[in-house]
Amino acid sequence: MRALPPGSKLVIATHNPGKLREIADLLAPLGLDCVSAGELGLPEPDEDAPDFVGNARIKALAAATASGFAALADDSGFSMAALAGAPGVYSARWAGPGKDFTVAMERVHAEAASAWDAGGDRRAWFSCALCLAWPDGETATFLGRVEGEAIWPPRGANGFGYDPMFLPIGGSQSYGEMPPEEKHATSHRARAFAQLLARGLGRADGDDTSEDGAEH
Ligand code: ITT
Repeated sequence: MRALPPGSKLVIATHNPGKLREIADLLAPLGLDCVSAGELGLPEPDEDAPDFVGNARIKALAAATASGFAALADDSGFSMAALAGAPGVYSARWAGPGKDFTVAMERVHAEAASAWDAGGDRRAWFSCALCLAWPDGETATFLGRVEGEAIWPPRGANGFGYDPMFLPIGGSQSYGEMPPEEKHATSHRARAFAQLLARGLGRADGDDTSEDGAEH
């Protein structure tokens, strides 16, 4: 993967303030010169790919091409086993035009009603695809996933999106209750980031050391 040494300009290709906060925290140690797609006034492209990797590539390439700088995009979502993986890539859309995640969580609860009964299948997971793109069209993508269970009612006001209804395996606090630094150490986003960092983001030599991820 091409090097992106300290001081390099990197566009964080998201318009979601919750994600932006988490990505900025995860990138902070690298000393990059980060600017968000919102600050640059970049438009939001149509996310019409069928999977997280495809949508992350669409967003990263759109931002890199429009800005002329390397860009990092995140496509992510919440999935429930009882809903065959939904809302998945439609996680943002389930919140409606008002981007109200109380509405989205209530819809998950209503559609998975049988899972909330004793013995129902409450397995849930978060997925995150990160795509780093350069203005000439080169991309590298990385996937992270964290398993847990969906809880009802939602708990906690930390994080964003579906965090209050997700309890990671082995944990006692939902992502909405957990201190941000704990989520950032273990989440789907943190796992995708670990692969990205292992592939040399922020290092001068860009040495490839991980077998995960994909480059095009
Ligand atoms: P951008 O495309 O501008 O990045 P978005 O919110 O539209 O913003 P996505 O299409 O990737 O992004 O939607 C993913 C949704 O999944 C997001 O809006 C959240 O509600 C949810 N989600 C993703 N990661 C999450 C996390 O760590 N905690 C809670 N919810 C999360």
